[in-house]
Amino acid sequence: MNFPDAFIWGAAAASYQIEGAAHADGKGLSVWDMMCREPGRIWSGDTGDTACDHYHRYEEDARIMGELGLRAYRLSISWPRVLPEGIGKVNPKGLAFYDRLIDALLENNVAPWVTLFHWDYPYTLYCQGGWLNRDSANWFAEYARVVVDKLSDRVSHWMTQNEPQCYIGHGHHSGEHAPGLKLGFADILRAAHHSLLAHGKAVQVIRAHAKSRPHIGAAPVGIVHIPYRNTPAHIEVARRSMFSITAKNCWNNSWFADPMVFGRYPDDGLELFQQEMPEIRDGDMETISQPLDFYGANIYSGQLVRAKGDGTTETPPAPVGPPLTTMEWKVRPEALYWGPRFLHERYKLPLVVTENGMSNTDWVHVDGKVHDPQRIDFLTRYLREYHRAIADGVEGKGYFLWSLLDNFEWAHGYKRRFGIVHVDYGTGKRTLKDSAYWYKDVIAARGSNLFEER
Ligand code: IFM
Repeated sequence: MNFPDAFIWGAAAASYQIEGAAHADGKGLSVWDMMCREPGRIWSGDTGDTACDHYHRYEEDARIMGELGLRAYRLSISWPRVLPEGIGKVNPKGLAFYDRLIDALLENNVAPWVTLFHWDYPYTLYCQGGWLNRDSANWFAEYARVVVDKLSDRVSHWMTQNEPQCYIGHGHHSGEHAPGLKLGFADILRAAHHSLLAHGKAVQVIRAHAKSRPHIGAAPVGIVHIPYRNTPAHIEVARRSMFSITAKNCWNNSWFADPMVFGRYPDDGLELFQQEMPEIRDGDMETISQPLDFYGANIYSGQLVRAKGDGTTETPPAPVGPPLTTMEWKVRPEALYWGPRFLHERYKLPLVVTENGMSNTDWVHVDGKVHDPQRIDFLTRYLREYHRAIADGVEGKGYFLWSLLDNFEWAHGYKRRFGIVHVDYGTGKRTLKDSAYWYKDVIAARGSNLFEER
């Protein structure tokens, strides 16, 4: 059993989480630079100031990717590195970094998949209202144009934004992520609407100005609902509940994805949120729903649901002592079957798993290696399920392991390690973990070794 020949085996990371060089070469401040300065916000007072120093070590990192045989690397661009004030004057040194990085990837036969926004929002624009300001959509389009003009001769895969559910939800509602706001729900919906407009405008910019044929998607996140048993009744309630909106928060799949794909907000959300709905101007939904080439799905875990006798949904009681990652996320391999399947059925777009992986307590062992058997087991189980989804008809085009390197895990600082490459944050030394060698073999075998007895 193999994955398809053209399947994209990749790994992912994001600018603020790995680059460091937070104040180098004319970079402007992001909301994360500011949040990390606030005492008590980030575990142990960690910051992204140096992170993995990828800004200076990108050549080594690109070589590692080449050695692993990665076909693609999902990176994000730091908006304030390119435009220190978010709009206006371009920072040539910032743009030159991405230019060099793209070249280094291509020299190692790794295709760059670029995400325009993975949460490091320019602080100057935040001071002008950030996502609450409707102009944010135009600011984002201006930024997209600068990046596309510079990189699209060599980049053909684009994602507009990563996980709006998080940067709006955690960033503006619960306040645990930058910019650390705890706004009312009407403001949340306004910010979300502007972020959707920004997505649509960026797609327009990429289509209009890309120098090579673009493939465009976005990378939202959401909770995958897993049927308790493989019966039509349980499957149906899982499918329905995965896309239904039942609470005033951002943790759903459809509030963000339905507008992007169908050009309308889902009815149940409209009903639940009617008191808080933002202004929607003529043409907004058309702007938001630009044609997309793929649906990027970030999937780590899932939630079991089952049908009650009356056809409604309930969450079965949690088992005692479930397998957990160090993020305390439940290990649910079937999420990589049901997530792709339900998302593909609903949105009918080719699907790419744009993030999947696990955090662990990895360190360099006395033999100088990093042994991470849990991660290998986790990935084996998840990839088998993804393969099953593809065998059952899901157009699964690729898989990006989160993450290439251990990195800055937002409010958790460096406490959580997601990489297949260990990073010593004191020296910057990279050590390939057992999972990196394992992934190299999986890629070379096109996944066939995932099914061998272990
Ligand atoms: O590290 C994050 C990433 O930035 C967004 N998706 C989830 C990952 C793990 O928490």
